[in-house]
Amino acid sequence: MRDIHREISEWLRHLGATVRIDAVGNLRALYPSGHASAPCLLIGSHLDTVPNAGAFDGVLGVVLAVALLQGLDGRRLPYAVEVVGFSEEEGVRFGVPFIGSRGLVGRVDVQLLETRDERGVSLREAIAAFGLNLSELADAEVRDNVFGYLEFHIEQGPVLENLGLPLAVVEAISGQSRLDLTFAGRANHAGTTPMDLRFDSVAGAAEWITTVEREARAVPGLVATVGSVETRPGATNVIAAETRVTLDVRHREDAVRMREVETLTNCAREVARRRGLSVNCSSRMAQKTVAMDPFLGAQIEEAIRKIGCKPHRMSSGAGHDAMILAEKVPSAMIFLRSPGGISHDPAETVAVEDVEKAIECGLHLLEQLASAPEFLTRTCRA
Ligand code: HGY
Ligand code: MN
Ligand code: MN
Repeated sequence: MRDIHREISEWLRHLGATVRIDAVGNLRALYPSGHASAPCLLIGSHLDTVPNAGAFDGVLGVVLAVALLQGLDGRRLPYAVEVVGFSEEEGVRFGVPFIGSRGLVGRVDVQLLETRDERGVSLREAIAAFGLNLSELADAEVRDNVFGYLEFHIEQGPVLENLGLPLAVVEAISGQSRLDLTFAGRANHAGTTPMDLRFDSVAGAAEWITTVEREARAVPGLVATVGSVETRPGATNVIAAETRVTLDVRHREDAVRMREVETLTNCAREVARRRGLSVNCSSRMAQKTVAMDPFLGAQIEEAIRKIGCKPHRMSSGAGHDAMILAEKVPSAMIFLRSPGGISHDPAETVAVEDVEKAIECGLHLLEQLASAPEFLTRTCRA
């Protein structure tokens, strides 16, 4: 994170922006307006990613923001632009996503700060170890003059490639629930314990995982993923005492998502009961579906038409910082086509000509917002 802060800060200072790292580790670069006390537009995305990731998820949105400032070629707008590189969106280290963007909407609370990583290090300790000062947390929050948040991001799916389109307007970001489930049985010797005398936590978790897949296939629009399975003690010749699995459930309708979380956790309890196991289900996060700002969406559509492309509207199955910023600021996203529809993997990529189109579209959008008086009078929702 230090290396990327250094690299991108250098680019931004060269373009006339002042750069700081806020108390939650977000990179914050202000490109001032030509007018004192002007409103401000945030443009950004996240700088963290997942293990063995691709090279575009998140960081492309920050680099595109830099490219837009470069495209202004030193010109000032009637509003300031703040480029934001969020420190932690994926939730890999602490199991809770959107830590950086929660800092901008005042939601870094004691519970979040006490969350611990695999080594028992709390978020509070990690922030201090990075050399940041939590007493400046209030300084990370968006100010009242921020009138919008714009995020460019790869689609991370197959839709735009199948439509043969480079860009899309995101209408809504689907809600998601993340849980940890720990199945507990009884450790025993793999060689001496007859099959009918076992309390095998792995076998119980495995039975439940197949049910997760069956249930998700049966409910239109539902996705449910067991991304991590860890056994303890984890030896070949020991029947595992404990099996800890993660569950990620998403659906555009919050009621369906919450009903399915209930169904799947009840099913885990039923499997455990039948097998003489215990199971502990703990929620890590439950994020509602969030609609993007209609006005900004219409402006993006107009900008996409101006570059000669057909605008497509779609919702996002992936979570994004825009769904957190939207609590305080009218927010919008522009998707870029994902060739091969792959993401969260080194095969993730973008087409250079689509990136060029995104920059062209973004520059039209900046001009449109500069001459849209009603937009400039909008400020943060309290
Ligand atoms: O998992 C997600 O929804 C995104 O990649 N943070
Ligand atoms: Mn991601
Ligand atoms: Mn992302």
